Amino acid sequence: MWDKILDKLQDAKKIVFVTGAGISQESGIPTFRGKDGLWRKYDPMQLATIDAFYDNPKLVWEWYEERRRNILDAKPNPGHLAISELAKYRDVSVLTQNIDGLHQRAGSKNVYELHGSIITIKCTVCSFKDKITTGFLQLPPLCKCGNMLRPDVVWFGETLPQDVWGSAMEKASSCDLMIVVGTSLAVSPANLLPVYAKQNGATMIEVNPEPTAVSQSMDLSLRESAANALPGLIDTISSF
Ligand code: BJW
Ligand code: ZN
Repeated sequence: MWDKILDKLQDAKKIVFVTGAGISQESGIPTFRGKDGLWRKYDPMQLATIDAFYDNPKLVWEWYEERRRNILDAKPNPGHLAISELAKYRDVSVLTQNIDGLHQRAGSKNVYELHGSIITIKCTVCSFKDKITTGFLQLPPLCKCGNMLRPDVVWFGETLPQDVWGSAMEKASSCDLMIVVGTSLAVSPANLLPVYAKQNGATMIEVNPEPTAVSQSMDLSLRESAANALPGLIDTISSF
């Protein structure tokens, strides 16, 4: 299997990673749909929609604050670090569904956060947006304009930030090699990115202990965890 794609890895100039919750699992951040996934314990319709937020903003904020504390305590793992290392040798972009900022903390520069960031807040009414630097005195926190602030993440039924999505489509449609890591690809429109890359003739690699809907169309599937598989894979690519 490897032999068939070694020459393609050697020639790959533009490399795009599509990452999901699985890449941060070994940093201690739970996935959504796996065995210990968040959506096994919590109902997404009560925590990750704008209606849920208006129904019970305190509950939603408490959930995000608990997750934010866990994320800030977490560290990038060898999977995040390997991706950042590859950028020393190739043109690398990271299209991530994660809101945890671990790619950036690992040193990656071209990171496109498709589902926003847990480290940022925005106003539900005006255009205010900022990084969260300290804890909040009250939940939900209020904007200077008097309306509620919310986590700057993309909930179900909301559109992705249009500039980020536009760049992501462009990167996916023009890459030579796409490496899909730790995502079930259950959520649209992020799950279209591998389709765009495939249409452009990109070489496709998947890193995931479990098969996904796109496994059949991959040139190589590594059935290992991200922290185990990525350092070796990236050593191979950067050795050419
Ligand atoms: C490892 C590993 C290890 C484990 N190493 N791998 C009906 C009504 C309304 C909307 C829709 C509808 N039908 C379809 C839609 C569209 C909807 C959607 O796709 N829903 C599906 C679930 C059915 N999408 C949207 O609503 C999106 N917006 C949109 O489409 O706008 C247009 C529109 C507007 C109005 C109406 C309709 C359309 C927005 C999606 C936003 C998703 N938001 C979340 C929460 C973000 C904030 C937060 O974190 O709280 O994003 S949901 C959650 O899923 C999160 C993730 O980014 C996303 C993807 O999950 P991911 O990353 O793939 O994680 P898992 O857990 O699914 O998979 C982990 C994988 O890792 C597994 O495969 C493991 O095997 C693997 N793994 N350990 C490597 N160590
Ligand atoms: Zn405001």
